[in-house]
Amino acid sequence: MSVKKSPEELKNMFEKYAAKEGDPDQLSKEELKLLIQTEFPSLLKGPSTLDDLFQELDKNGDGEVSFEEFQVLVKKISQ
Ligand SMILES: [Ca+2]
Ligand SMILES: [Ca+2]
Repeated sequence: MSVKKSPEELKNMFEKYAAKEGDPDQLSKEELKLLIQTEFPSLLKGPSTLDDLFQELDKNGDGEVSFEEFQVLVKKISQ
């Protein structure tokens, strides 16, 4: 799986989706779902579901994904 994005593009993408509802600096589960379904649908074709992915990304367990937590997804995408 290889989806190349520049750090700039990823930051813009995060901000675009994070601003949709609630905290504009955090991705809710719904926002993460939209982002992945729209930008990286191939991520959901593997064994991991959106729930798994969200839990993996939300390291501090506050129910939202910060830009810092989002970096885990970035690493996945760029592998
Ligand atoms: Ca948000
Ligand atoms: Ca979090």
